[in-house]
Amino acid sequence: IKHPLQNKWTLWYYENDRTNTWEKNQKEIASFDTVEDFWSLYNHIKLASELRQGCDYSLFKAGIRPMWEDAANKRGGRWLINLERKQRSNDLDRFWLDIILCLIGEAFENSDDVCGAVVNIRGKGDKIGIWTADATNSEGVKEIGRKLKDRLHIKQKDTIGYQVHKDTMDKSVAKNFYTV
Ligand code: M7G
Repeated sequence: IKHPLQNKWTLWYYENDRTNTWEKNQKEIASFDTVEDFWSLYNHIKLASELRQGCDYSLFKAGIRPMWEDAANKRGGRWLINLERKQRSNDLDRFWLDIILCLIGEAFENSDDVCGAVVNIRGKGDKIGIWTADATNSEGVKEIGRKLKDRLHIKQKDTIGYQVHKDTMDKSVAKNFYTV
């Protein structure tokens, strides 16, 4: 018998195809709800650092689309980790795996608030976002941010910011709603 996860998760892949809309370029790859099925999927796909520029992976609870518009995301926001170019070879794959393990292992006290996580592979610098459902739940959001920094061994002085999706929608660089 396999080891069940508390939630079922879906992995999505985004490839930048200009003949299609952004939403159509989001493709569901697979869903899993056991530890064993997660590792067989993970071991079978490319590392984030091996994807082409412009691609994303997203891991969301099954039933939530990796989009601001989804009912589960529309009142939420994301903790954003901006990586420097040189971190693609050191930190990117480790951060992404550690974040996946935090998600599927329900590592946060406020794990119910977590919707999913996204990694963007970009020439200007890769990004990882952890999406939560309710930007106004300040204690829950901050607990997730602090735990994230701790689990990724991000230095105390290197702050990370939480941005509300509604602000990101209006301008690509949104102000920080919280920082930890
Ligand atoms: P990005 O891929 O998050 O970051 O957003 P980037 O600027 O570093 O590439 C790029 C563009 O993708 C946005 O300006 C939107 O046009 C589109 N986009 C991104 N997201 C996360 C969404 C979304 O959730 N919904 C919709 N409709 N478009 C999005």
